[in-house]
Amino acid sequence: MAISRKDSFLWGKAPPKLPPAVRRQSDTIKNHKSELQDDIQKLRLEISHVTPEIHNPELEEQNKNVARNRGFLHGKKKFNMDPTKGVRYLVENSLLEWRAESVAEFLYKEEGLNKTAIGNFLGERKDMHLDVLKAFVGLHEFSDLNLVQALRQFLWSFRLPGEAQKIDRMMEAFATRYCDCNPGVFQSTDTCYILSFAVIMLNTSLHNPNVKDKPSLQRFVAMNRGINNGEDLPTELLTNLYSSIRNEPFKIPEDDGNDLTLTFFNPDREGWLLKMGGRVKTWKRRWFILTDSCLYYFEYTTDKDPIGIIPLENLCVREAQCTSKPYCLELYNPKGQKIKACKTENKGRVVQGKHQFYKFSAATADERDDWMDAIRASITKDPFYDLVFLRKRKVISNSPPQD
Ligand code: 4IP
Repeated sequence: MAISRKDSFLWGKAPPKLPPAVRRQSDTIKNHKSELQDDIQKLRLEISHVTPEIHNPELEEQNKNVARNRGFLHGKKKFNMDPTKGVRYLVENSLLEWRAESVAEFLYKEEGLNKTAIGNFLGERKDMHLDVLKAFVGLHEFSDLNLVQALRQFLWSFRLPGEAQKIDRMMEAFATRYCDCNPGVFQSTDTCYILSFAVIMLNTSLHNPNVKDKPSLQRFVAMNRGINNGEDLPTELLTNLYSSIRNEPFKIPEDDGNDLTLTFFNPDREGWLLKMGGRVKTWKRRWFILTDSCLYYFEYTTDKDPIGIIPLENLCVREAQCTSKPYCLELYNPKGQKIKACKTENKGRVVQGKHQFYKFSAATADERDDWMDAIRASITKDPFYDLVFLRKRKVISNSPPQD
């Protein structure tokens, strides 16, 4: 029976000598083992530096900050696409406090926010939005600035939405803040409000090449007679405002690349719609451009000359039903008369349109609604006229009785 090395040791005998080949193999294995042990030791040493860091609160904090910044960035992107959803996301993820002051500060100071989105958020009618607007305007410092300087600052911080009621609220908030910062300049916030609109309109008239009749200083002064609660504002003040605007137009945020330096309230729109013919009721896909209270339609987006032009003056728009097409809207004359429009015939001759009404079909319900809003905004050519007119009447009627 063969005696194992263990047995021979137990029995106090010297182990038998191994053959040289087996010994060499055994030595190689031993060397390999010791190399592996060295490697393990080295790795242990390396890990010993890292392991405490894994539980390092500073590092944990750093990681949290990275995640937070990522969430914040995501929230900002969301905001730029849909401001209400963006703010909700930030609030739900504890990245923004749902307090008017905090939200206002976010809108005022945060970089990379789309200014149209800021304007839309501030223009909402809900209570919280009204509070945010108030807080936002409160972050502007207008002390010792003249009205044009203050307006430059204010109108640069967001883009005014196209809707008259929203603009009314924003300009009201602006006028209140300006008067708080500069007591004694105007007799009432209404005066400041009216003059702000006068200055904005002056800007458009002086710098929009489409406006041929440029108002002179005298006309600007005359337009603003009696607006200081029945009294005239100092001519020097009006002269300064006039020169400031004439020398440098307002700089308006241009988020969508449109040239908005020439017009403030730009509800214009363009896109494909199906249009029903006048006498022959066929549907044609046309590219529509809404600008300067006119609806132009083209065969291709790149065409320079429109097939037809529909001036929107005196027209109304409404949703319409149609058996063959979805999402219809309709332009009609509330007096029931034929719509005044012109179109180019095949041979290039310009003739009058034959439409009693214009019916269009949009691709989606949202598009139909957006077209209706844009057309409405465009039809009420100067929606601000009414707003300003009412206040003017109010302040002028406050004038002390004349002897
Ligand atoms: C035409 O139908 C087109 O629909 C015209 O649209 C339309 O002119 C014509 O209306 C209508 O008869 P057919 O092409 O089938 O003949 P478009 O000019 O966009 O091509 P409107 O006035 O809508 O431009 P009437 O009213 O000319 O018949």
